Amino acid sequence: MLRFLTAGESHGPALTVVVDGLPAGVPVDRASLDGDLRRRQGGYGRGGRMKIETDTVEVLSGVRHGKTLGSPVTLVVRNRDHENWRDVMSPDPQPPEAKRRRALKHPRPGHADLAGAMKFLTDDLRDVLERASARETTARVAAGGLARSLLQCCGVEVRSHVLRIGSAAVAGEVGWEQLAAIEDSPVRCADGGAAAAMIAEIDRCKREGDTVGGVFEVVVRGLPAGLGSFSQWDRRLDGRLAQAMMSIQAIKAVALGAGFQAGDTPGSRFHDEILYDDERGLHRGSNRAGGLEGGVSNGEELRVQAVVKPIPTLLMPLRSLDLRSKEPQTASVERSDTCVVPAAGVVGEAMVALVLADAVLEKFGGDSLTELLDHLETTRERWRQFLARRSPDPEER
Ligand code: EPS
Repeated sequence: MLRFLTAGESHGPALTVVVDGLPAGVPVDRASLDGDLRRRQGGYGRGGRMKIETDTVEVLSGVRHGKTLGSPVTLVVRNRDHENWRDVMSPDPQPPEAKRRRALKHPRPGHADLAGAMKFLTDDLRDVLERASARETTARVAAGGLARSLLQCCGVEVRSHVLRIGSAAVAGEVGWEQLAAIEDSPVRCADGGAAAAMIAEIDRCKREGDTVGGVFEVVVRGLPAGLGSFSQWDRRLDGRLAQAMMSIQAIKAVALGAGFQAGDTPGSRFHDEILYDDERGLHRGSNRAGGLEGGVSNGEELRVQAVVKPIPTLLMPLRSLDLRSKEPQTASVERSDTCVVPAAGVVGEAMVALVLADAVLEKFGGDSLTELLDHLETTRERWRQFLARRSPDPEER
């Protein structure tokens, strides 16, 4: 239903995204899109590049007077740093010095460098890392802002927070309300004590020329039940969310709800009991499933966690080789970040929003937002009736 393609290199002129499949009438607030881009640029542990860039969105198509038209939306974010890379990144033939000036020959363990060099048969790693760079996530966050707007119209809110950076971690579950002021924390962590320990961990790694990873969680409120399907493997919402999260640069593991504990907890203490009382209606005793059962949303809060690896560009580099001579060399050192976990959470929000907007459109559909909301409201009314009905089981009568 909802498709998007990004294009652009890290030090090229711009990042671009084309988003296709949004209904007409979805509000587009550029200040809010820019706000998401700013959140992605922030977070304690970012490097010098973020002092150069001030990401803002230009809208080239698909939006008129603050609302989508139902046609493809094109968003562009310019790379300010491109000014310093004009010859290196020029699409036109250049004298050899331009290529040599920023050539990378010593692949970084953990980066796309070596795999990309073998894939594209190039010994200039610049050809690989320019697109493999997480700078590409700028375009995803811009697209995610459109998806977020559609979801907001449906009463669905998406937030994220950091659970761990290195050995510093939050103990226990973080509630929805605790996430309201998350941007006030430099590491986007809801627990002040853990946040201080995370900052100390980043400082230590920076001093040592090292990098550090961690875990973030995306939390979604107000999601209708019944999104996704167990009828086919590729329609399962859990699978679609996992793929979207794993596709974010530097993500090495994804869990839904308490998924990381599912392997060592007995069923009697893992599954979420189904309860009913007159005051709360149907509800669950816990939410370890993270809002998904059978690959379908069950109406509970959606919770997705992702593990971010430490950035592979190390100031104290690991052993590698020169791709041309095959002589041992330490890996190339580029300007980079010490920790991107807080920023990765913002990218996670965007990817989750895009997957959920697609699933909402799949179930409720319509060419305009009005039709979509009509269908959603009709279905919500049916659920209200279904859940309120207290008729005796016909088998037992
Ligand atoms: C990145 C390296 C750094 C990061 C960059 C991703 O860029 P540079 O090499 O220009 O210093 O800052 O991230 C971004 C530019 C961004 O917007 O997130 C890498 O190697 O992936």
